[in-house]
Amino acid sequence: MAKIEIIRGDITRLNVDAIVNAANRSLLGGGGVDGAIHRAAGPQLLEACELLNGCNTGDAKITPGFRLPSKYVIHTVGPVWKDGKFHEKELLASCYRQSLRIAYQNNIKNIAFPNISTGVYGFPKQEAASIAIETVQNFLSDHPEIDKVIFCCFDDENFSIYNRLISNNIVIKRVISKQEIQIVADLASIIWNEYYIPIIGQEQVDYMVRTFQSSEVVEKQINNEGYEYYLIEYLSKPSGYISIKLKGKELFLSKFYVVKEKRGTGLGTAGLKFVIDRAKELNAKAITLTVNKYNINSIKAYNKMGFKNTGSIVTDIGAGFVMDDYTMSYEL
Ligand code: AR6
Repeated sequence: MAKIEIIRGDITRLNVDAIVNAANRSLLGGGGVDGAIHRAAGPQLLEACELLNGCNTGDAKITPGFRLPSKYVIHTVGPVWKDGKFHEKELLASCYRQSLRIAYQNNIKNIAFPNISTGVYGFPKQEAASIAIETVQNFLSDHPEIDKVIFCCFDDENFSIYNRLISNNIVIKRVISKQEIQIVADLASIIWNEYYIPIIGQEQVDYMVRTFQSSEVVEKQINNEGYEYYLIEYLSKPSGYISIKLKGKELFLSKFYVVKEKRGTGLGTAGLKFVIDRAKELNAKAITLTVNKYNINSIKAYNKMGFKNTGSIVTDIGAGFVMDDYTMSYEL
């Protein structure tokens, strides 16, 4: 499961262990998300907050969630934006860090943040989002005990900023170690089941996974057959893979898959861009591939990316199975 999620909506509706409140130093309620949280939690929340003695900017304190679906509320106080010269950035980062620290201390597994300081307090949204994402990622890499952090965006602008920043968070890396090869094999099994069972049935999928994408086969392809494998990671999570092989002046795109749940996140486009760059580096004149004739969605996707149909081919893959494919090419 992805560690970071972006959703659009009202944070008071979320059924998570904890939601974070963008409060003020009195902790006695206010407008914006603070007002919404107090209204949804009921008057007991104010009573609990009255016992906390306020809170410094950049710090955080915890109460129960009372009538909220979430078990806890972590109240943090964001900085008021002046001009960036009053430690606003550090203080905002501190809000995210201290909130997560309290979450961790209270054994909270999933937590949702609003876009702290970007309302009444006037922090520039783009900058606030970068700080929020970076701080959360850093904390998560040291605290794997936290399962999930949700950025709950209320306004469209924040929602699209977060999506843009996170979709840039794609890493494509060469598969080298045995561990990475195993990750490819595991992904292959998931993805081929997702995509191919409706097309060719379970029996043939099992055969193909075993015969073409087991860790032993992938290892052999890399070490003895000139294939390059790449993992596509989204927010540090393996979400797809690519395999290519140079054949004369053509770069053969042997495998190019993204797990279903990650489709539409820009991984396909990023993957293709990567393949094109690699093809140019290798002085290839075209990228070629074969795609199952009945895999309509992939065919459409390749066409959209600029691949042209060049013919068809039926390949005997053993055990009485055949693959009925189109061939496609992308001129460089
Ligand atoms: N769910 C999620 N996000 C929300 C909701 C909601 N129900 N309502 C608003 N937002 P703000 P600040 C978003 O002004 O800038 C309060 O009066 C909103 O679109 O609530 O940190 C406090 O008492 C914006 O992106 O908080 C303080 O005095 C984000 O929440 C002061 O405002 C933060 O906007 C704090 O200002």
